[in-house]
Amino acid sequence: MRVDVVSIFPDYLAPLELSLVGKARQSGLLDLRVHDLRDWATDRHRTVDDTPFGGGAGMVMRPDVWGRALDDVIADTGSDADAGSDGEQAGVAGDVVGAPVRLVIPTPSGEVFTQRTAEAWAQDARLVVACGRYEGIDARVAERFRERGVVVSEVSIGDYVLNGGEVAALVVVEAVGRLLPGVVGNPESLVEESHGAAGLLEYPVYTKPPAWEGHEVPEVLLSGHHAKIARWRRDRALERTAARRPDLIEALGADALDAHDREVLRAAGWEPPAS
Ligand code: JF5
Repeated sequence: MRVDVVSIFPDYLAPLELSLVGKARQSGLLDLRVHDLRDWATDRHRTVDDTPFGGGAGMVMRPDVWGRALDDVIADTGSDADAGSDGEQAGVAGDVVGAPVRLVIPTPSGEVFTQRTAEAWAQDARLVVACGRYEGIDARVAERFRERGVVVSEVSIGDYVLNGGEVAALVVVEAVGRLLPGVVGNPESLVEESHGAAGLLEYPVYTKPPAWEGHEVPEVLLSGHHAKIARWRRDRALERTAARRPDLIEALGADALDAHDREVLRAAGWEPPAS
């Protein structure tokens, strides 16, 4: 997969060199390129923003600067000529010549980015992430690229406001990058993630020592009784989800809970909402 990130603070994307995403890059599965939006400004001060039509606080990012930047980045089909000298294995990231592009615009006004979104986007050949600052990017940018056949995804990583899209871009690239085939050291952990108690929070986990500062690991986990362990883990996952994310219980399919599950939820004080 090829990922381009465009930002006025390209240095904020440096963490992508590290850790899991860094591994994906080094192994050549992820061809990641970071661009400075100001390279497409035309005035002496490299201006990228201006005052909002209709009035109001703050500044809006100019569509002309973004238009030139995204036209160039999207048109670059990425022969490794300008990929930088960071040891990419040519070709492993996939051939992106003529590949469809998804333009990702992080914004608190977007649709919510979830694990389902990450799974879908991990199948894409190319993502271009446009990091806005100030009050956001002129709305005509999304409009113009959509009209030219680019799939534009305006996404929120949660209900809070950041100073710019850079941190959201880090979140998106890490969430998608770790799902690329061959990236995670232990593929079992990804299988368990998607097949384990679907739609519930994870159960609590423990390791050695079995007793620590007067806190003991639950006996059943030391028993070797696999069926009992599975039941215990599901019960704890149900309790945790009911307490912390009751919305996830509501969202479970009609046949996701059996009579035992319902009894665990009832004992945890969860009640079905009055419809
Ligand atoms: C941004 C205008 C973009 O604040 C965010 C954000 C919050 N959840 N998801 C993304 O993005 C930065 C701020 C203001 C456009």
